[in-house]
Amino acid sequence: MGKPIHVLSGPNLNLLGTREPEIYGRETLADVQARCEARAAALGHAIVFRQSNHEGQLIDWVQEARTEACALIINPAGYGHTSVALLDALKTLAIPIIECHLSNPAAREAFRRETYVSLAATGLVSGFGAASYELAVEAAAGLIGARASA
Ligand code: CA2
Repeated sequence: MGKPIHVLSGPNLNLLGTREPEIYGRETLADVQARCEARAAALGHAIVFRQSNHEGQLIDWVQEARTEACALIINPAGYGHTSVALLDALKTLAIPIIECHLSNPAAREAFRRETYVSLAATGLVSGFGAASYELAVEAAAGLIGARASA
């Protein structure tokens, strides 16, 4: 097995499943992790799954992905809409970056319609609840496979 796919989740997602189920669903982040691990294993990949409420920690993990990951999936949560520093870190990666959201931010408040992360992302999956993460794993695996056979 090659390098793992790194999956990062940003602030407040540790509370997933405890509030606003009409927007974010009832599954917990542990449920989302289990979905990602199962889907990745079926596709022959390992997962490193992490969450932090701290911008600097997320940036450290993005930097780690430069050498330790074959692809990065990131749900930046609120930092997607605010963090130029996170964008700067993402722009240093040479691996595929999949931006992932549970909800569809483009259909919500105006301040959610743009994310800095999109400027560095290879692609975006949003609006499918916990399944967005699984779809992002599939997309990442597809991009890695395409690179390997190029
Ligand atoms: O839809 C997404 O995945 C978001 O990244 C979630 C962020 C929001 O700021 C983005 O605009 C879209 C919010 C994460 C809040 O985390 C939760 C905490 C408790 C219960 C549910 C979600």
